[in-house]
Amino acid sequence: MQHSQSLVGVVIPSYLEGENIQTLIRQISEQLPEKCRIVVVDDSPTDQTVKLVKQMQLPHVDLVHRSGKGGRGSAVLEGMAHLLKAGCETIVEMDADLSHPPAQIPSLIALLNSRQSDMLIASRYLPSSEIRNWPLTRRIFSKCSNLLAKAVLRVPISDYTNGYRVYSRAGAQTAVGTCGQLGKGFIALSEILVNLYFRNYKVSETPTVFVNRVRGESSVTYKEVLGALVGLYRIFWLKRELSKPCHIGKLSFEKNGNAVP
Ligand SMILES: Nc1nc2c(ncn2[C@@H]2O[C@H](COP(=O)(O)OP(=O)(O)OP(=O)(O)O)[C@@H](O)[C@H]2O)c(=O)[nH]1
Ligand SMILES: [Mg+2]
Repeated sequence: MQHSQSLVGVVIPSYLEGENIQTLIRQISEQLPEKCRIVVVDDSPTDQTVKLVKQMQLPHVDLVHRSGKGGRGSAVLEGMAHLLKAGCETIVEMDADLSHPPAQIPSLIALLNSRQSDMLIASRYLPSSEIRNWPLTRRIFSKCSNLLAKAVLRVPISDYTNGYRVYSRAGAQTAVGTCGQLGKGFIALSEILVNLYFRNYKVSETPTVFVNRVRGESSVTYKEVLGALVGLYRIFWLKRELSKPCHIGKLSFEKNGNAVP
């Protein structure tokens, strides 16, 4: 049960986001002034982002600097594990490029709790959602990826690929304990969704405004796009396994991520 003093964690995967990271941390901290822990999981080849975060000298902000582009999904799962160890009851996942408005964090958390959900997705594809400044090609690609994922995985959610989400502690524990097996990149978003939904966790969504990045370069490679397609095929088999009547259902996890019978 969420209470006003419980710790909220925010995980930010970042790759060359020096132009955005300080603004984002400031905006999140304004939204969650009481009790929050932020972890930036940075895979940049330079230490610019790390230096900028350290420069802020904020005791509630942690840094994990990894070597090599380990993928968005793996960064988020590592950050979530860190926040669970720190005792967070609610975990927010969001991009570093200011596409996900921090002003929505408090209402996302309130909605997660009032609906008693384990994962709440901020969706770009509900009737009152908005996508600002995306070129047409990008809109088409994203829409088609989502339609394909929905046709294959059949979870009744409109946005499988937006990385703006809020998790209950149980939802985050299950994501950390079961996901990251099928690919290191963006595919983890669908892997987490399928694992939670077919293990009978409550998953829901609400409209959001998505704003195309203004600063910094896209780091998404063709290899990662291809990896997501292969990953979708793998998740299809995971979904089939989890949909069987005898599947294991909800799991509990200890702090170290081990499943408890
Ligand atoms: N730690 C880590 N973060 C990553 C990696 N790849 C992407 N990210 C971060 O994940 C988030 C989403 O990546 P984006 O590059 O914004 O992907 P996108 O939103 O599909 O594309 P653009 O906004 O057009 O660049 C951003 O915060 C990135 O910095 C990675 O390999 N490791
Ligand atoms: Mg982006």
